[in-house]
Amino acid sequence: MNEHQRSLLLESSSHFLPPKGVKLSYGTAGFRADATLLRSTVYRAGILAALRSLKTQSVIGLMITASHNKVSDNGVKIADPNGGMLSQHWEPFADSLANASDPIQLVQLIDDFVRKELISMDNGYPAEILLGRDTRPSGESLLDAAKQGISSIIGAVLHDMGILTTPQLHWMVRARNMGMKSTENDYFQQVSNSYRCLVKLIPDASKARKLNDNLVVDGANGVGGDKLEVLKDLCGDLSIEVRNTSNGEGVLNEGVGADFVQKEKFLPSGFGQGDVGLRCASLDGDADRLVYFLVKPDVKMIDLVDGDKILSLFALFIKEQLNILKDNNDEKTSDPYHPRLGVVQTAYANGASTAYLKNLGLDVVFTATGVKYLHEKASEYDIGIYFEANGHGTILFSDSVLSWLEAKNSVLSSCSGSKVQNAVSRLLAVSKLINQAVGDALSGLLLVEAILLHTGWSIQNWSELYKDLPSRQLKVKVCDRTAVITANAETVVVQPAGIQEAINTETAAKYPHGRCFIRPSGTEDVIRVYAEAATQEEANSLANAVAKIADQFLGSGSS
Ligand code: 16G
Ligand code: MG
Repeated sequence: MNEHQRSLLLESSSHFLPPKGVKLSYGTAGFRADATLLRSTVYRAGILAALRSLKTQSVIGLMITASHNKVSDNGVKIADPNGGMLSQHWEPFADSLANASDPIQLVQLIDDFVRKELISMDNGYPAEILLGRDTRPSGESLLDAAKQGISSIIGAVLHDMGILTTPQLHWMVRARNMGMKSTENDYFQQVSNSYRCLVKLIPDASKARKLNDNLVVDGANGVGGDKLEVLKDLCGDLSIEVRNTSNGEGVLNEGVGADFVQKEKFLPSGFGQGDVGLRCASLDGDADRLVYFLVKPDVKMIDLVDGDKILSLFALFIKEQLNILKDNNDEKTSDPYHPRLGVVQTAYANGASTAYLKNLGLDVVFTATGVKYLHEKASEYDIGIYFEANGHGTILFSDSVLSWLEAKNSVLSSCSGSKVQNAVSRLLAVSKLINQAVGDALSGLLLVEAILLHTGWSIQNWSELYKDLPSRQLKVKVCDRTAVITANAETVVVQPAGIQEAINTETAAKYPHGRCFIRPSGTEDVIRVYAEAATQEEANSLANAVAKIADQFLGSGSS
């Protein structure tokens, strides 16, 4: 690092001293905390993004959001060149950067890291960063901090893309680095064109349309509803009513949104008896999660159609298209290529969904919680579908399967309208509709809508694919959650010794069909408990019993 760069960093960072006594960690999905604590962290994330851009010689994204957290929180995360999460290998550097106590220490850290990572700071490639933020009021001042961080690296160029959903920013970064069109309008065009293409390919679209009434969407009082208003108008004959946009009276994520609906199984604000029987969906605060639900006639409860059911719907559809290609292949050609279709879940996936997917003959694998793990695993397949029960997920298409489909497409173009040609076109349209960088509530919602039209299913038909096992989630506050180390995709506790045996004994003794695990949260200072059993009462009581075990072994942190 030359002297000019060093003094620029020293001067600029002196305006962003970290708050005293706060330790921040990059966590599962970037830094998150009360927004008033974050200016120095976001400034430093700006520096990190610029260094990452220099290292990869690619465009990097920086998103200011705290997703489904309360409106007074905020956060920041980095999108890597492929539009995915920041390489895990850089997370420890992110942590030390955020926690450096003064400008001298900060510059020393940067200097050491730049040397270790062999980052050339003047090789002619300027750092280039795309910036986005959600609708949080604190976003504007934090955006300014990010800009100052980026600008403290000589030559760095930044593009403020304005208020966006998190998946839009990830999409733009990926598109930019692939040399494709990458504005917000390009996103809307690509997604809406692919949706319309899928609808055109429905054998009897007008009949299907009649079966499907309006969709009502809860936008969590955030950015997702606002963007959906724009997108739906580009989708042609699609009837969506958007409630809880950011322009209304409601507070972001307060009693609304996908996280609330999925965890509480409760009606979001703005929905009521008038919505009984309608197909409803809910987005989270930055629109990277999607769940559907049905309002029940009696109380304020809902029938939840969660990420596992979205996954099942997608898996069925993709499998159907692949089967069409396979059948044709066996009869007429000797194409040696058989795409590997895989499904990725976490321990939170309802056991009934896993059984259903395995019954379909699908390859189902598990990873730890957090998009970075699921995404990585799904990318090992030709077509990898991943979803968390909370509604975050997407479908990844490998380069090889895309080339195969493109090649088939051009060979088949003479038999336009044939079954096989349509299946190829559908798969290609799905690959363009569904976000290849990260789970995206808006594109996921359009794919659900297209598949429901294709199958002619109501939300009731979809919901009845299988019946969820009753489940219960609890949080336990403990002294040190990092003392809990898990293995086997978080299904087994290996440390502290003895906890897993106690959980096993409790489960085996009283809950013959029970399943329970604990894991340290990556976003809150708690241990999470998940229990599943034959009845709701049993699931509740198993969760409570295991929460007690956790408390006994780990000590209460509520002193
Ligand atoms: C974050 C993760 C989500 C995960 C959740 C778990 C991303 C983009 N988001 O929201 O995938 O399900 O954390 O939270 O990775 P927890 O660790 O507090 O249970
Ligand atoms: Mg989110």
